[in-house]
Order: sequence, then C-alpha cells, then structure tokens
Amino acid sequence: MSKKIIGILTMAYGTPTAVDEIEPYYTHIRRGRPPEKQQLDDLIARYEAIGGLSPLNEITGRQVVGLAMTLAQMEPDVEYRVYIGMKHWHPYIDEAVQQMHADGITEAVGIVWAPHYSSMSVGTYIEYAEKAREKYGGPAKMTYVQDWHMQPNFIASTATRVRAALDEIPEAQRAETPVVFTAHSLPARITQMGDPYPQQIEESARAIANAIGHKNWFTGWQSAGRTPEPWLGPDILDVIKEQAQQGVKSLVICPFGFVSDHLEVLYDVDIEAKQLANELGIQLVRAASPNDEFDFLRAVATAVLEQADKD
Ligand code: FEC
Repeated sequence: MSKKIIGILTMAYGTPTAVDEIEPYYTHIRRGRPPEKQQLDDLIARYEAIGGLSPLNEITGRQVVGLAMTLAQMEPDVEYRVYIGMKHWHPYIDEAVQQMHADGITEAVGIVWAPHYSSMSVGTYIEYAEKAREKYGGPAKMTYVQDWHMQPNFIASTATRVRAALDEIPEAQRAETPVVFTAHSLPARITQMGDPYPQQIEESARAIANAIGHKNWFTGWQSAGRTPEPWLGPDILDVIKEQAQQGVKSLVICPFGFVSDHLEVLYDVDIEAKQLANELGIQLVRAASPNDEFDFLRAVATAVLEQADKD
C-alpha cells in the first residue's frame, strides 16, 4: 500500500544570494518602497562586516533537509515532502505553494522557522501562504503551526546552549552573570493589539532559565527597525550600558527569537553588541544558534507532527 503524502511548507526569512540583490531584497522588506541610498549603503556595510553575504540560505537549506530526515525517522508510515518558501527572497512562499500544488499535494502543514507568534511576523508568513493557496487553488487542505516556543526539545536544546555559553564565564562569576534572552523587536503598538509575542518570549525564557536553574535572567529586544515609531524595548545596546553602570562584568546573550546564524545575530550581537560590551569592560558571550542541531530539529518536527495529528 502506498504511503499517505503530507506536504510540509517551511517558511523562513530569506536573504540575498548576490550583492546586487540586496537592494530589491530591502525594497521587498519595505513592502515595495525602495530604501534611501544611505540606508542601502548601511545595509551593504553590515553584510560586508559579516563576510559579504549572509549564511542564512545555506543554513535554512540544511534545516530543511534535517527536518525531512527527522520526520521520516519519527513517523516512517507517512511520506512527508518538505518545501521551503521565503518571506523576502526566492524561492518566495508564493513559489513554494505553487510548486506544492503542481506536485499534487492536497494536504499540508505550514510552519515558520521562528518559535514565537506575532501577527507582524509569523502572522504575515501565514497570510502570504494563504494568498498563494487561493491564487493557485491548492493545496486543498493546509493548517499551520502558530508557535512552538514551549516545545520541550526547543526548551531543552536552548538550555543546553545557554549552559555552554555560561561555562565560558569564569566559575566564580557564573551564577550572578545575567542571561539576556533576545528576540527581534517589533513596533510597540503590538502590545495594544493584544499580540502574544512579548508574553511568549517571557514564558519560554523563564522555562529555559528554570531548566538550567539560573536565577539571573531577563528578556531584551534587538535589531529594531529604523523607523520613527516606538519599538519594543529595552534594546540590547541599552541593556549592556545599564548593566555596565551596575558594575556587571559578564553577560550571556541568547538570541532565541532566531533559529540560525544570520545578519541579525552575526552583526547585531557578534559585532555591534560585543564591541559595545568590550568598550564597557563586559565579557559578552553569545549562546550558539540552533542551526541544524539534532534536538532542535526534533522540536520543529514534533510541532509539525502534532499539527498534522490535529487534522
Ligand atoms: O541574514 C539575513 O540576510 C537576513 C536576516 C534577517 C532575519 C530577520 C528576521 C526578522 N525580522 C523581523 C522583523 C523585521 C521588521 C523590519 C525588519 C527589517 C529587516 C531588514 C533586514 C532584515 N530585517 Fe527582519 N530580519 C532579517 C533582516 N525586520 C536586512 C531591513 C534593514 C533593517 O531594518 O535592519 C522593519 C521593516 C520595515 O522597514 O518596515 C519589522 C522579525 C524577524 C524574526 C522572525 C523571522 O525570522 O521571521 C520579527 C532572520
């Protein structure tokens, strides 16, 4: 008997694959408004600082392959066909949904490579997928994992990486070293909209800190957009300044709102935040990104299987 086929639409941010793609990519992020020359130059300079381009595409590719293998191991009776659609670059979510439909996928589960739900992040990925599904007339049935920030394997694997980061701090200082869990900032108006994002960040940070029994932790925000409206804070750079004023000598940052090494981690934390911390005499250690780590992929696979089982 042939196996049941379920399509898995995984969705990630996307990144340019050549320097001359940075401008159209940035324009897409800005919903069609081209950036000013200064903004574009700043962005190109940040890519240059991390080696020219971002490793995000390559890592997303490894995650997709790893997820397909993990699903096959966890539930061998079903054939999971895993697709990738990007929010801001090729292959766009639209192109992935078109391909799924052309491949005859009728039943599918969608999941975003980001653990916490916000209407402005995960919500828009789902919106793009639904628009494409309507446009192409399929897959007939598609449901979505809204968030997976409390998946036990996500909590446990992040806890292991935070523990490893703390181990880099001299033992005498370790217990009192603050661990700052960071996620991408969003416009502060989301709190008036009743968006669950800040609560989910807090909830998963608490669970991870509890898992390693670390008392000194809090949450912070990073990578806020360059727009005049207020964004969620405190920004990680302000956190570092404040901690320095309080005499803190070491800090661990865990950018757990992201799942890969990319611009927002490699530049905003590894270059910008570390430089400031250095100037202020703070040893800053960043917890490693999950990338295609086995336990992390099990968390994502479990979230997918739980969603598929709901149907
Ligand atoms: O490595 C790379 O090349 C791409 C890294 C990248 C990731 C990422 C993740 C998130 N973003 C989120 C929200 C926003 C909002 C704006 C915004 C702007 C940018 C810009 C770049 C960029 N983001 Fe991003 N984001 C990444 C890259 N992001 C480049 C444009 C320059 C800048 O502002 O720094 C503001 C848009 C606007 O102008 O209106 C809002 C959220 C995430 C985490 C969830 C996810 O991965 O989707 C939320 C990776």
